[in-house]
Amino acid sequence: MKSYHVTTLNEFIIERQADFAYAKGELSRLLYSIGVAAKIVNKKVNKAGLVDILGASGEINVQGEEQKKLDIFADKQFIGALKASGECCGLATEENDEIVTFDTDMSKDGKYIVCMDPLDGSSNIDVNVSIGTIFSIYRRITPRGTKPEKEDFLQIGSKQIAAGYVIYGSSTMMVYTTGRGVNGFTLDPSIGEFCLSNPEIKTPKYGTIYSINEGNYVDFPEGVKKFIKYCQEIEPETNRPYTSRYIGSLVADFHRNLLKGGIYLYPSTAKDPIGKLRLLYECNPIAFLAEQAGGLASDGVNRILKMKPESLHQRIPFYTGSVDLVQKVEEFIAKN
Ligand code: AHM
Ligand code: MG
Repeated sequence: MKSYHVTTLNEFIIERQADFAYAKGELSRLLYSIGVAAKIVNKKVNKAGLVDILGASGEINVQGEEQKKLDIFADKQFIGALKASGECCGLATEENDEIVTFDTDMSKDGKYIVCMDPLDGSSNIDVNVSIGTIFSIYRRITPRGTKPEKEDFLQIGSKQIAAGYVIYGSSTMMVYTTGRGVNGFTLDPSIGEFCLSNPEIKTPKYGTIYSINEGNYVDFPEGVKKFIKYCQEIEPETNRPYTSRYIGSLVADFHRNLLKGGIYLYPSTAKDPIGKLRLLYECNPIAFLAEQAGGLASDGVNRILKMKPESLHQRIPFYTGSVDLVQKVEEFIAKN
C-alpha cells in the first residue's frame, strides 16, 4: 500500500540529531529557527507585487550597493529568529558592515555563529524571478558566555557545521547539509511545512549547462574565455555544445545545476577585479553543499573550503558545479 506519510523538515532534523550527540539539540533548534524565518520571508516574497515592498529603500549597504526593501526585511527576520533561538551568539550578513552580536545571557552562551546572505539575487526582486537566502553555520572559537569576535567568523569553510539555502522560486525549497549529504525540502503551503522532496541529492559528474554573465566577456581572464569557447564547440562525444543558462541569482543558478549537472562561474571582471561573490556567506556555504553532493568549488586554482578568510565581506572568483566542468575550467586557467 502506498504510504502517504511525508517527512517534514523538523522531523528530519530531529531524526538526524542523533548524529550530533555533542550538539544536544542546539543545532536542530538553530536550523528550525532558520526554517521559520524563511517561511516568513517567503510570505513576503510571494506578496511582493501586492504590498508596498517593491523597489529600493533609498539606503546603500556597506559594499556601496543599493539595498532593496526586501533585503532589509529578510535581514531583520533572520537576525530576529536567530537571536530568539538562543543558540546563536552572533551573525555576519551581507547587509551589515560589522558582525552583529547578541547580548542576552542565553545568546552569549550560544555555541554557534552564522554567516548569511539574507536575500541573494537582489536584482531579481522587482521582476518576479527566483531569489534566495544562503546560510553557513560554525561552532564559535571564543569561549561561550562572552561576546563573539571577528575570528569566530573568519574560519575556513571546511569548519562549517552546516550550510544551506532557501530558494524562493516557482516553489519554495530549503536545501541543507550538515556534512552527511545534501537534502532538499519543498514548502507545502497548504500545511505550512517544508517536506522532504529531494533526499540525498547527488550532482551529475558530467554536466552540460554553463552559467555565467557573458556580458562581461571582454573582461574575463584568458582561461575563462577559452573555457566558454570550449563549451560552445561542437563535439557530440562530449555532448557539446553545452547549454547556457543564467538567471543572475546564485541560489537559483546553483540549484538548477546541482540537480541537472553544470557549472556556475563568476570570474574576476574589470568592475570586480577580485570577483563579485563573497567568500563567507555566498561561496563557502555553496561550496560545502557542492562537495557534499559530489561536486567541486574553486576560485579557479584553490579549493574554496580551504581558503582562510581575511575579512567579513571578502570577495573571490567562484567556479562551482559538476566535477568534470570545474576541473576543465581550472585546466584552462592554469594553461593561460
Ligand atoms: P547580491 O547578493 O547583491 O544579490 O549579489 C550576488 C548576485 C548573485 O546571486 C548572482 O549570481 C550575481 O550577483 C549576479 O551578478 P551579475 O548581475 O553581475 O551577473
Ligand atoms: Mg548575494
